[in-house]
Amino acid sequence: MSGLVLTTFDWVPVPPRGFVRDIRVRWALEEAGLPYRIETTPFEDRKPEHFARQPFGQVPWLTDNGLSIFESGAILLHLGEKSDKLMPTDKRGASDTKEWLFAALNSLEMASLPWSLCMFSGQPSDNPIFRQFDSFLKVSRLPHLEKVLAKNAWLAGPFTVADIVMADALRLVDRFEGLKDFPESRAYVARATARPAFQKAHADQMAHFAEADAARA
Ligand SMILES: N[C@@H](CCC(=O)N[C@@H](CS)C(=O)NCC(=O)O)C(=O)O
Repeated sequence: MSGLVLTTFDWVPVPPRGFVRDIRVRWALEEAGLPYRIETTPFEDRKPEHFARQPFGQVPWLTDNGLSIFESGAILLHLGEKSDKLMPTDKRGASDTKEWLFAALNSLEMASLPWSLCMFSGQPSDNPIFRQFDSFLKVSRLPHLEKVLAKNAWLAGPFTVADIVMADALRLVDRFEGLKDFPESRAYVARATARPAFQKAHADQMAHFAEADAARA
């Protein structure tokens, strides 16, 4: 298959819409101005062909002229190497982008995702496991990120793929009011999501699933 093809689910229930991880890839592609098209894989009946592309039966994956890549972080690094709008070409800038991309995934999101899942499933605030996740995120991670974001509009200097991952992870926390005591993080999410590329990516994902509803009706 020639060109860039991004695969996402054919449909998802309403709650995750706007947050399905293909948005990170759409966002990057829009920032870079790279042409791409969308293909779909069934959400409800995941076939071996799906697991052959994404071993956990998740989305997204990207195909670039026959090269198939899963994991949003790996896909963004691949795209970063294609466009200096996503990752600087100098050694320092590329290295800063990579370290912040991994920090977003492996230091911030590893704390934010369990917290968000607890919020999503309505865990009571006195649940001891929730309290542990709450402290992990709000004591061990966000206060430190606040200091970085107070000094820098974007993590690696210019806007990069690291900001796509970090802002997307924080956006989910913000959805559950988790950033109310973290003004720098909240302002960063607002700054990132005001970018035309995010707006387009978000609108396109919402339209994709709305069309899927219409097709199922
Ligand atoms: N680490 C993976 C996670 C992908 C992921 O969580 N995908 C979600 C969509 S937002 C999914 O496929 N969920 C369905 C499932 O886990 O069964 C990545 O970043 O690409």
